[in-house]
Amino acid sequence: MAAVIAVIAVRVAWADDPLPVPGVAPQPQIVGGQAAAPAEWPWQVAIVVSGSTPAEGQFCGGSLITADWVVTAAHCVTAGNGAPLPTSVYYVQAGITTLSANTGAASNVVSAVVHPDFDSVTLDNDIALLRLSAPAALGGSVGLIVPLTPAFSTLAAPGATATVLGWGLLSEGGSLSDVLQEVEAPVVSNIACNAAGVLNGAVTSNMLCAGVLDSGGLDACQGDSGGPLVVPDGQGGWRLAGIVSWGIGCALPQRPGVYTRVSQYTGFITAHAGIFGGDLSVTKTATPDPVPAGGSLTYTLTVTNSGASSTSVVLTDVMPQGVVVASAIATQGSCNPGATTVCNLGTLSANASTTVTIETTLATTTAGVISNQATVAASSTDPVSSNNAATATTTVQSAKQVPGLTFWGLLALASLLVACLARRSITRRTEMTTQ
Ligand code: 4AZ
Repeated sequence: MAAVIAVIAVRVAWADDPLPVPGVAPQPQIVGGQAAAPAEWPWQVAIVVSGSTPAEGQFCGGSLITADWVVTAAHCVTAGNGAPLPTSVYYVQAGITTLSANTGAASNVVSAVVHPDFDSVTLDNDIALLRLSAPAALGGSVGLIVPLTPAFSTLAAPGATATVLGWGLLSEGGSLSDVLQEVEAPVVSNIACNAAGVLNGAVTSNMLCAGVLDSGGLDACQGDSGGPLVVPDGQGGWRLAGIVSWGIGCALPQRPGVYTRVSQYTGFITAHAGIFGGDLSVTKTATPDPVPAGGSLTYTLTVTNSGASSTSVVLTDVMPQGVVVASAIATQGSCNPGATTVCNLGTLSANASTTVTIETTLATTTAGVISNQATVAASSTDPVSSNNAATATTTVQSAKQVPGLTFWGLLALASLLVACLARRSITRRTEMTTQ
Protein backbone atom coordinates (compact mmCIF):
# COMPACT_ATOMS: atom_id res chain seq x y z
CA MET A 1 0.00 0.00 0.00
CA ALA A 2 2.84 2.31 0.85
CA ALA A 3 4.05 1.66 -2.69
CA VAL A 4 0.73 2.75 -4.16
CA ILE A 5 0.80 5.92 -2.14
CA ALA A 6 4.36 6.53 -3.29
CA VAL A 7 3.25 6.18 -6.91
CA ILE A 8 0.29 8.47 -6.38
CA ALA A 9 2.58 11.00 -4.76
CA VAL A 10 4.99 11.06 -7.69
CA ARG A 11 2.21 10.86 -10.20
CA VAL A 12 1.04 14.30 -9.28
CA ALA A 13 3.92 15.41 -11.43
CA TRP A 14 2.92 13.16 -14.34
CA ALA A 15 0.46 15.30 -16.18
CA ASP A 16 -0.38 12.60 -18.71
CA ASP A 17 -1.59 9.47 -17.05
CA PRO A 18 -3.90 10.03 -14.15
CA LEU A 19 -4.26 7.02 -11.90
CA PRO A 20 -7.71 5.44 -11.93
CA VAL A 21 -10.14 7.13 -9.65
CA PRO A 22 -12.50 4.50 -8.16
CA GLY A 23 -16.18 5.26 -8.60
CA VAL A 24 -15.81 7.55 -11.62
CA ALA A 25 -17.83 6.45 -14.64
CA PRO A 26 -15.90 4.99 -17.61
CA GLN A 27 -15.51 7.16 -20.67
CA PRO A 28 -14.63 6.17 -24.21
CA GLN A 29 -11.02 5.06 -24.39
CA ILE A 30 -8.63 4.95 -27.36
CA VAL A 31 -10.57 7.31 -29.55
CA GLY A 32 -12.50 5.88 -32.50
CA GLY A 33 -11.45 2.31 -31.79
CA GLN A 34 -13.05 -0.98 -30.98
CA ALA A 35 -12.61 -3.78 -28.45
CA ALA A 36 -9.77 -6.22 -29.18
CA ALA A 37 -10.37 -9.97 -29.21
CA PRO A 38 -8.66 -12.06 -26.53
CA ALA A 39 -5.08 -13.00 -27.53
CA GLU A 40 -5.32 -10.78 -30.65
CA TRP A 41 -2.33 -8.67 -29.54
CA PRO A 42 -0.38 -11.11 -27.35
CA TRP A 43 2.59 -8.80 -26.74
CA GLN A 44 0.42 -6.12 -25.13
CA VAL A 45 1.00 -5.87 -21.39
CA ALA A 46 -0.57 -3.75 -18.68
CA ILE A 47 1.64 -1.89 -16.24
CA VAL A 48 -0.14 -1.88 -12.92
CA VAL A 49 0.38 -0.21 -9.55
CA SER A 50 1.72 -2.75 -7.06
CA GLY A 51 -0.84 -3.97 -4.56
CA SER A 52 -3.77 -3.36 -6.90
CA THR A 53 -5.52 -5.52 -9.47
CA PRO A 54 -5.15 -4.68 -13.19
CA ALA A 55 -8.66 -3.20 -13.18
CA GLU A 56 -7.81 -1.01 -10.20
CA GLY A 57 -4.30 0.04 -11.04
CA GLN A 58 -3.41 -0.20 -14.76
CA PHE A 59 -1.74 3.09 -15.63
CA CYS A 60 0.33 2.41 -18.76
CA GLY A 61 0.76 -0.14 -21.53
CA GLY A 62 3.86 -1.91 -22.76
CA SER A 63 5.03 -4.47 -25.30
CA LEU A 64 6.80 -7.76 -24.71
CA ILE A 65 9.86 -7.93 -27.01
CA THR A 66 11.51 -10.96 -25.41
CA ALA A 67 10.26 -13.35 -22.76
CA ASP A 68 11.84 -11.11 -20.12
CA TRP A 69 11.92 -7.59 -21.54
CA VAL A 70 9.06 -5.13 -21.95
CA VAL A 71 9.40 -1.88 -23.85
CA THR A 72 7.35 1.06 -22.62
CA ALA A 73 7.50 4.85 -22.41
CA ALA A 74 10.13 6.39 -20.14
CA HIS A 75 7.50 8.80 -18.77
CA CYS A 76 5.52 5.79 -17.46
CA VAL A 77 8.28 4.69 -15.10
CA THR A 78 9.88 8.00 -14.09
CA ALA A 79 8.93 10.84 -11.82
CA GLY A 80 8.19 14.27 -13.25
CA ASN A 81 11.88 15.19 -13.07
CA GLY A 82 12.80 12.16 -15.17
CA ALA A 83 14.25 10.12 -12.29
CA PRO A 84 13.29 6.43 -12.41
CA LEU A 85 10.62 5.25 -9.98
CA PRO A 86 11.51 2.26 -7.84
CA THR A 87 10.53 -0.84 -9.81
CA SER A 88 8.76 -2.19 -6.73
CA VAL A 89 5.89 0.26 -7.19
CA TYR A 90 4.53 -1.38 -10.33
CA TYR A 91 4.26 -4.77 -11.97
CA VAL A 92 3.62 -6.11 -15.47
CA GLN A 93 0.56 -8.18 -16.37
CA ALA A 94 0.88 -10.19 -19.60
CA GLY A 95 -1.83 -12.25 -21.33
CA ILE A 96 -4.68 -9.92 -20.45
CA THR A 97 -7.38 -8.34 -22.63
CA THR A 98 -10.16 -7.63 -20.15
CA LEU A 99 -8.69 -6.05 -17.04
CA SER A 100 -11.52 -7.11 -14.71
CA ALA A 101 -11.12 -10.74 -15.83
CA ASN A 102 -7.62 -10.58 -14.32
CA THR A 103 -6.31 -13.26 -16.70
CA GLY A 104 -2.67 -13.90 -17.57
CA ALA A 105 0.30 -13.67 -15.28
CA ALA A 106 1.83 -10.92 -13.20
CA SER A 107 5.60 -10.36 -13.23
CA ASN A 108 7.71 -8.20 -11.03
CA VAL A 109 10.25 -5.90 -12.63
CA VAL A 110 13.86 -6.27 -11.50
CA SER A 111 15.23 -3.31 -13.39
CA ALA A 112 14.02 -0.43 -15.50
CA VAL A 113 16.42 0.98 -18.08
CA VAL A 114 15.29 4.50 -18.86
CA HIS A 115 16.88 5.92 -22.01
CA PRO A 116 19.86 8.00 -20.87
CA ASP A 117 18.77 10.92 -23.05
CA PHE A 118 15.12 10.90 -22.00
CA ASP A 119 13.97 14.49 -21.67
CA SER A 120 11.02 14.74 -19.32
CA VAL A 121 10.14 18.20 -20.66
CA THR A 122 10.18 17.63 -24.41
CA LEU A 123 9.58 13.85 -24.10
CA ASP A 124 12.43 13.24 -26.52
CA ASN A 125 13.69 9.61 -26.22
CA ASP A 126 10.56 8.52 -24.37
CA ILE A 127 11.54 4.85 -24.11
CA ALA A 128 12.36 2.49 -21.25
CA LEU A 129 13.00 -1.24 -20.99
CA LEU A 130 11.66 -3.26 -18.08
CA ARG A 131 13.36 -6.51 -17.16
CA LEU A 132 10.96 -9.06 -15.70
CA SER A 133 12.02 -11.07 -12.66
CA ALA A 134 11.38 -14.29 -14.57
CA PRO A 135 10.72 -14.94 -18.27
CA ALA A 136 7.05 -14.77 -19.23
CA ALA A 137 5.58 -18.11 -20.29
CA LEU A 138 5.10 -17.66 -24.02
CA GLY A 139 2.24 -19.25 -25.91
CA GLY A 140 -1.50 -18.70 -26.27
CA SER A 141 -2.30 -15.18 -25.17
CA VAL A 142 1.34 -14.23 -24.44
CA GLY A 143 3.69 -13.53 -27.35
CA LEU A 144 6.41 -11.21 -28.62
CA ILE A 145 6.64 -8.36 -31.11
CA VAL A 146 9.78 -7.44 -33.04
CA PRO A 147 10.72 -3.76 -32.81
CA LEU A 148 10.95 -2.01 -36.17
CA THR A 149 14.56 -1.64 -37.32
CA PRO A 150 15.87 1.01 -39.74
CA ALA A 151 16.05 -1.55 -42.54
CA PHE A 152 12.25 -1.91 -42.36
CA SER A 153 11.37 1.68 -41.48
CA THR A 154 9.39 2.12 -44.71
CA LEU A 155 6.71 -0.09 -43.12
CA ALA A 156 5.91 2.98 -41.02
CA ALA A 157 6.21 5.55 -43.85
CA PRO A 158 3.71 8.43 -43.94
CA GLY A 159 0.32 7.12 -45.02
CA ALA A 160 0.91 3.61 -43.67
CA THR A 161 -1.94 2.34 -41.54
CA ALA A 162 -0.82 1.75 -37.98
CA THR A 163 -2.76 0.19 -35.13
CA VAL A 164 -2.65 1.61 -31.60
CA LEU A 165 -3.64 -0.37 -28.54
CA GLY A 166 -4.48 0.49 -24.98
CA TRP A 167 -6.81 0.65 -22.01
CA GLY A 168 -6.44 4.41 -21.81
CA LEU A 169 -8.80 7.22 -20.85
CA LEU A 170 -10.35 9.97 -22.89
CA SER A 171 -10.29 12.68 -20.29
CA GLU A 172 -8.86 13.41 -16.92
CA GLY A 173 -10.86 11.80 -14.16
CA GLY A 174 -12.20 9.11 -16.48
CA SER A 175 -11.90 5.41 -15.78
CA LEU A 176 -9.81 2.80 -17.47
CA SER A 177 -11.28 0.90 -20.35
CA ASP A 178 -11.97 -2.60 -19.15
CA VAL A 179 -11.41 -4.23 -22.55
CA LEU A 180 -8.27 -3.50 -24.58
CA GLN A 181 -9.06 -1.09 -27.42
CA GLU A 182 -7.56 -1.02 -30.89
CA VAL A 183 -7.68 1.82 -33.40
CA GLU A 184 -6.19 2.23 -36.86
CA ALA A 185 -4.56 5.56 -37.60
CA PRO A 186 -2.48 6.64 -40.59
CA VAL A 187 1.14 7.65 -40.04
CA VAL A 188 1.64 11.40 -40.57
CA SER A 189 5.01 12.73 -41.81
CA ASN A 190 7.15 14.60 -39.29
CA ILE A 191 7.11 17.61 -41.63
CA ALA A 192 3.29 17.76 -41.69
CA CYS A 193 3.15 17.03 -37.95
CA ASN A 194 5.58 19.82 -37.14
CA ALA A 195 3.82 22.45 -39.25
CA ALA A 196 2.62 25.70 -37.72
CA GLY A 197 -0.92 25.16 -36.40
CA VAL A 198 -0.21 21.46 -35.95
CA LEU A 199 2.53 20.58 -33.41
CA ASN A 200 4.69 23.60 -34.22
CA GLY A 201 8.12 22.01 -34.28
CA ALA A 202 7.76 19.98 -31.07
CA VAL A 203 8.22 16.68 -32.90
CA THR A 204 11.82 15.45 -33.00
CA SER A 205 13.24 12.88 -35.39
CA ASN A 206 12.90 10.39 -32.51
CA MET A 207 9.12 10.78 -32.67
CA LEU A 208 6.47 9.59 -35.08
CA CYS A 209 2.98 11.00 -35.56
CA ALA A 210 -0.25 9.19 -36.39
CA GLY A 211 -3.80 10.44 -36.80
CA VAL A 212 -6.10 12.18 -39.24
CA LEU A 213 -4.99 15.77 -39.70
CA ASP A 214 -8.18 17.25 -41.13
CA SER A 215 -10.83 15.54 -39.08
CA GLY A 216 -9.10 13.93 -36.08
CA GLY A 217 -11.16 11.17 -34.51
CA LEU A 218 -8.64 8.30 -34.39
CA ASP A 219 -6.10 8.53 -31.59
CA ALA A 220 -4.51 7.25 -28.43
CA CYS A 221 -5.29 9.07 -25.24
CA GLN A 222 -4.23 9.45 -21.64
CA GLY A 223 -3.46 6.12 -20.05
CA ASP A 224 -2.53 4.50 -23.36
CA SER A 225 1.03 5.72 -22.80
CA GLY A 226 3.79 3.16 -23.13
CA GLY A 227 1.61 0.93 -25.26
CA PRO A 228 2.28 -0.17 -28.83
CA LEU A 229 1.72 1.41 -32.21
CA VAL A 230 2.17 -1.50 -34.63
CA VAL A 231 2.40 -1.81 -38.41
CA PRO A 232 1.91 -4.90 -40.59
CA ASP A 233 5.26 -6.52 -41.49
CA GLY A 234 3.96 -7.55 -44.94
CA GLN A 235 4.20 -11.22 -44.00
CA GLY A 236 1.17 -11.61 -41.80
CA GLY A 237 2.91 -10.34 -38.66
CA TRP A 238 3.45 -7.01 -36.96
CA ARG A 239 6.34 -4.75 -36.00
CA LEU A 240 6.51 -2.33 -33.14
CA ALA A 241 6.89 1.08 -34.81
CA GLY A 242 5.87 3.39 -31.98
CA ILE A 243 5.28 3.80 -28.26
CA VAL A 244 2.36 5.98 -27.15
CA SER A 245 4.06 9.11 -25.84
CA TRP A 246 2.15 12.39 -25.90
CA GLY A 247 -0.31 14.65 -27.68
CA ILE A 248 -2.32 17.81 -27.38
CA GLY A 249 -5.71 16.59 -26.23
CA CYS A 250 -7.02 13.48 -27.93
CA ALA A 251 -8.29 12.93 -31.47
CA LEU A 252 -8.53 16.63 -32.24
CA PRO A 253 -8.16 17.84 -35.84
CA GLN A 254 -4.65 19.14 -36.54
CA ARG A 255 -3.33 17.35 -33.40
CA PRO A 256 -1.98 13.91 -34.31
CA GLY A 257 -0.86 11.61 -31.51
CA VAL A 258 2.89 11.43 -30.95
CA TYR A 259 4.80 8.20 -30.50
CA THR A 260 8.39 7.30 -29.76
CA ARG A 261 9.93 6.25 -33.12
CA VAL A 262 11.12 2.74 -32.22
CA SER A 263 13.40 2.28 -35.25
CA GLN A 264 15.71 4.92 -33.71
CA TYR A 265 16.44 2.64 -30.78
CA THR A 266 17.83 -0.63 -32.15
CA GLY A 267 21.16 0.17 -30.49
CA PHE A 268 19.57 0.92 -27.12
CA ILE A 269 17.34 -2.16 -27.29
CA THR A 270 20.18 -4.39 -28.45
CA ALA A 271 22.50 -3.17 -25.71
CA HIS A 272 20.08 -4.28 -23.01
CA ALA A 273 17.63 -6.85 -24.36
CA GLY A 274 20.05 -8.00 -27.09
CA ILE A 275 17.34 -9.25 -29.36
CA PHE A 276 18.36 -8.53 -32.90
CA GLY A 277 21.66 -10.37 -33.22
CA GLY A 278 23.46 -10.74 -36.51
CA ASP A 279 22.00 -11.34 -39.93
CA LEU A 280 24.63 -13.06 -42.01
CA SER A 281 24.95 -13.60 -45.71
CA VAL A 282 27.84 -14.85 -47.83
CA THR A 283 28.82 -14.39 -51.45
CA LYS A 284 31.53 -16.34 -53.22
CA THR A 285 33.42 -16.16 -56.48
CA ALA A 286 35.79 -18.67 -58.09
CA THR A 287 38.42 -17.57 -60.63
CA PRO A 288 39.44 -18.25 -63.27
CA ASP A 289 36.56 -19.92 -65.04
CA PRO A 290 37.31 -22.08 -66.95
CA VAL A 291 40.31 -23.29 -65.01
CA PRO A 292 42.91 -25.64 -66.53
CA ALA A 293 43.41 -29.06 -64.93
CA GLY A 294 46.45 -28.78 -62.72
CA GLY A 295 45.97 -25.00 -62.54
CA SER A 296 45.19 -22.66 -59.63
CA LEU A 297 41.69 -21.80 -58.54
CA THR A 298 40.99 -18.94 -56.12
CA TYR A 299 37.83 -18.75 -54.04
CA THR A 300 36.95 -15.33 -52.65
CA LEU A 301 34.24 -15.29 -49.98
CA THR A 302 32.63 -12.18 -48.54
CA VAL A 303 30.62 -12.50 -45.34
CA THR A 304 28.28 -9.63 -44.46
CA ASN A 305 26.44 -8.92 -41.21
CA SER A 306 23.43 -6.76 -42.03
CA GLY A 307 21.85 -7.36 -38.62
CA ALA A 308 21.50 -4.88 -35.81
CA SER A 309 24.31 -6.17 -33.66
CA SER A 310 27.65 -7.87 -33.92
CA THR A 311 27.90 -11.63 -33.94
CA SER A 312 30.77 -14.10 -34.08
CA VAL A 313 31.12 -16.04 -37.29
CA VAL A 314 32.46 -19.41 -38.34
CA LEU A 315 32.88 -20.15 -42.04
CA THR A 316 33.16 -23.70 -43.34
CA ASP A 317 34.09 -24.64 -46.89
CA VAL A 318 34.32 -28.28 -47.93
CA MET A 319 36.66 -28.64 -50.92
CA PRO A 320 35.40 -30.56 -53.91
CA GLN A 321 37.15 -33.70 -55.19
CA GLY A 322 40.42 -32.89 -56.89
CA VAL A 323 40.77 -29.42 -55.37
CA VAL A 324 43.64 -29.11 -52.93
CA VAL A 325 43.88 -26.08 -50.64
CA ALA A 326 47.18 -24.24 -50.75
CA SER A 327 46.27 -21.44 -48.34
CA ALA A 328 43.26 -19.83 -46.70
CA ILE A 329 43.59 -16.25 -45.52
CA ALA A 330 40.96 -14.24 -43.64
CA THR A 331 41.08 -10.46 -43.29
CA GLN A 332 39.86 -10.95 -39.70
CA GLY A 333 40.24 -14.09 -37.62
CA SER A 334 42.10 -17.18 -38.78
CA CYS A 335 41.62 -20.20 -41.00
CA ASN A 336 42.50 -23.85 -40.75
CA PRO A 337 43.10 -24.87 -44.38
CA GLY A 338 42.28 -28.43 -45.38
CA ALA A 339 39.86 -30.68 -47.22
CA THR A 340 37.33 -28.94 -44.97
CA THR A 341 38.58 -25.43 -44.45
CA VAL A 342 37.27 -23.85 -41.25
CA CYS A 343 37.74 -20.15 -40.59
CA ASN A 344 36.97 -18.67 -37.23
CA LEU A 345 36.28 -15.08 -38.18
CA GLY A 346 35.68 -13.79 -34.67
CA THR A 347 33.20 -10.98 -34.07
CA LEU A 348 31.74 -9.33 -37.13
CA SER A 349 30.24 -5.91 -36.36
CA ALA A 350 26.80 -4.83 -37.50
CA ASN A 351 26.82 -3.57 -41.09
CA ALA A 352 30.30 -4.93 -41.66
CA SER A 353 31.80 -7.32 -44.19
CA THR A 354 34.91 -9.45 -44.15
CA THR A 355 36.71 -11.49 -46.78
CA VAL A 356 38.31 -14.92 -46.92
CA THR A 357 40.58 -15.92 -49.80
CA ILE A 358 41.19 -19.62 -50.40
CA GLU A 359 43.93 -20.52 -52.90
CA THR A 360 43.69 -24.01 -54.34
CA THR A 361 45.39 -26.17 -56.92
CA LEU A 362 43.51 -28.55 -59.15
CA ALA A 363 44.74 -32.12 -59.57
CA THR A 364 45.88 -32.78 -63.15
CA THR A 365 43.05 -35.29 -63.51
CA THR A 366 40.34 -32.83 -62.44
CA ALA A 367 37.85 -32.35 -65.23
CA GLY A 368 34.32 -31.06 -65.78
CA VAL A 369 32.22 -28.93 -63.48
CA ILE A 370 33.66 -28.19 -60.05
CA SER A 371 30.98 -27.18 -57.61
CA ASN A 372 31.77 -25.87 -54.15
CA GLN A 373 29.51 -24.70 -51.35
CA ALA A 374 30.57 -22.57 -48.41
CA THR A 375 28.52 -22.18 -45.24
CA VAL A 376 28.63 -19.45 -42.64
CA ALA A 377 27.09 -19.75 -39.22
CA ALA A 378 26.85 -17.37 -36.31
CA SER A 379 27.93 -18.43 -32.87
CA SER A 380 25.43 -20.45 -30.91
CA THR A 381 25.07 -17.56 -28.47
CA ASP A 382 23.50 -15.27 -31.05
CA PRO A 383 19.96 -14.56 -29.82
CA VAL A 384 18.41 -14.77 -33.28
CA SER A 385 19.71 -17.91 -34.90
CA SER A 386 17.24 -18.19 -37.78
CA ASN A 387 18.94 -15.56 -39.93
CA ASN A 388 22.52 -16.62 -39.44
CA ALA A 389 23.17 -19.60 -41.64
CA ALA A 390 23.95 -18.82 -45.26
CA THR A 391 25.51 -20.71 -48.11
CA ALA A 392 27.09 -19.76 -51.40
CA THR A 393 27.91 -22.09 -54.26
CA THR A 394 30.30 -21.66 -57.16
CA THR A 395 30.68 -23.82 -60.23
CA VAL A 396 33.62 -23.57 -62.59
CA GLN A 397 34.42 -25.56 -65.68
CA SER A 398 37.72 -27.38 -65.63
CA ALA A 399 38.97 -27.35 -69.24
CA LYS A 400 40.16 -30.89 -69.97
CA GLN A 401 43.46 -30.66 -71.81
CA VAL A 402 43.84 -31.96 -75.39
CA PRO A 403 46.70 -34.52 -75.29
CA GLY A 404 49.64 -33.38 -77.40
CA LEU A 405 49.14 -29.73 -76.70
CA THR A 406 50.96 -29.84 -73.39
CA PHE A 407 54.57 -30.70 -72.83
CA TRP A 408 53.59 -33.87 -70.94
CA GLY A 409 51.12 -34.84 -73.62
CA LEU A 410 53.75 -34.40 -76.29
CA LEU A 411 56.25 -36.40 -74.27
CA ALA A 412 53.74 -39.20 -73.78
CA LEU A 413 53.01 -39.25 -77.51
CA ALA A 414 56.70 -39.21 -78.36
CA SER A 415 57.53 -42.08 -76.03
CA LEU A 416 54.62 -44.05 -77.46
CA LEU A 417 56.05 -43.50 -80.93
CA VAL A 418 59.54 -44.49 -79.84
CA ALA A 419 58.21 -47.62 -78.15
CA CYS A 420 56.24 -48.51 -81.28
CA LEU A 421 59.21 -48.05 -83.62
CA ALA A 422 61.46 -50.04 -81.30
CA ARG A 423 58.92 -52.86 -81.25
CA ARG A 424 58.72 -52.87 -85.06
CA SER A 425 62.47 -53.12 -85.43
CA ILE A 426 62.63 -55.99 -82.93
CA THR A 427 59.94 -57.80 -84.87
CA ARG A 428 61.85 -57.28 -88.12
CA ARG A 429 65.04 -58.52 -86.62
CA THR A 430 63.26 -61.60 -85.33
CA GLU A 431 61.80 -62.19 -88.78
CA MET A 432 65.25 -61.78 -90.26
CA THR A 433 66.73 -64.26 -87.80
CA THR A 434 64.11 -66.90 -88.50
CA GLN A 435 64.45 -66.55 -92.23
C1 4AZ B 1 -1.06 10.67 -22.40
O1 4AZ B 1 -1.19 11.62 -21.66
C2 4AZ B 1 -1.40 10.87 -23.82
N1 4AZ B 1 -3.56 11.89 -28.14
C3 4AZ B 1 -1.13 9.86 -24.70
C4 4AZ B 1 -1.44 10.02 -26.03
C5 4AZ B 1 -2.01 11.18 -26.45
C6 4AZ B 1 -2.29 12.19 -25.58
C7 4AZ B 1 -1.97 12.03 -24.26
C8 4AZ B 1 -2.33 11.30 -27.89
O2 4AZ B 1 -0.70 9.59 -22.01
